[in-house]
Amino acid sequence: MLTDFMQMAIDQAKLAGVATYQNPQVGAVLVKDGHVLAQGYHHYFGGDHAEVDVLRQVTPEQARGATLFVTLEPCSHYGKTPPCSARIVAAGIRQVVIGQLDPHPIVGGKGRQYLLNHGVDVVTGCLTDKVRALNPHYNHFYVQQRPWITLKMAITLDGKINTETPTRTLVSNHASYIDSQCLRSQFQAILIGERTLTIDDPQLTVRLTAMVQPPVRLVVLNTSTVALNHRLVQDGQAPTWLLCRQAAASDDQLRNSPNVHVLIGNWTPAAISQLCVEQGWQSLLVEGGAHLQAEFVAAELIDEWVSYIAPMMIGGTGLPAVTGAAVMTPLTFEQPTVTCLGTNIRLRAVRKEV
Ligand code: AOF
Ligand code: ZN
Repeated sequence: MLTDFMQMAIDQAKLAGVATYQNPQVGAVLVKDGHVLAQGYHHYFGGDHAEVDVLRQVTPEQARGATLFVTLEPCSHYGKTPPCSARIVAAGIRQVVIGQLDPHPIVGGKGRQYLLNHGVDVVTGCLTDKVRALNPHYNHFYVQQRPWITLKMAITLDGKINTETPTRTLVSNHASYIDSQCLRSQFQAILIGERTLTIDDPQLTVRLTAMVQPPVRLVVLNTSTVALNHRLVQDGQAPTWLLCRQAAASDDQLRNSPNVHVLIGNWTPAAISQLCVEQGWQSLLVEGGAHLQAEFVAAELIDEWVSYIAPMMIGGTGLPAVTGAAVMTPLTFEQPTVTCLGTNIRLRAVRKEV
């Protein structure tokens, strides 16, 4: 069955985890006379593509006349590696079964066309929903031309993130911490606001796994002065972009710190999203605080919601998770998943398509 082999290719693709970074996770399976000759995948950013990974496991004789199952349309360009479609034709592959076409404009149907022009039998679309789910951020970025935006918060049962005191209150448990580290690792940019920076002094790093390309850290500030003594401008652990509303004397000093960028502008959610497009950051995790979350809700720039809910209550004067700007018509979410993390609950849902 075509779907069985495509499922194997999907399973292969997943083996790479986040190592493919801005490239998609891609898997491939080579089949001849109903037998699997080789399975492979794109291991890491800049490495061989999945098609090349399978073809190098077989002899030229084995490859000739075989069928290649690949989750993503084979590429047609010279990037960090040569085009896979030409390699497939040169290997004498008879048929290619493609899970989904590549939404990246550099390929966008050209790989499939190249194969057809060279007499390869091409089947397009196989387990497409499952294949697309391998790379939700990548697909969203190139189809919608903006990053996938997730709002994340750790809240109490009554929707608070802190007591009145201007110090950090630990709301969620260790299991939530580990889960949120894993969530972070799947994003290319993380965003916080000024109050979160000053109250929490967060590092915004992924500490549970070593990452070759850690998410960039973005902070929206009034001026860069408040950032001076904070960990994310001092630790050099990942690039830090200070998105300031006004210029200040501290800007030049901070620009001299390794890995720190200072940009002055009117940093609305739309402007931040556009910065992500320009920098090629396909996904943005908004970690707070309350005003920043509200701005993204009001701008309707939100694709997913993740709450870690702790069995605590703070009451009326506690800080709410979202406050400030609002929409007239509520935004709705679908496909909820509820996960118990010890005494905490993770609620995750995606924005309902309008
Ligand atoms: C991958 N792995 O298995 C396939 C990809 O810079 P390059 O040369 O690695 O090219 C990256 C692009 O190639 C990527 O954005 C996607 O459009 C296409 N196909 N990429 O990284 C693969 N098949
Ligand atoms: Zn390729």
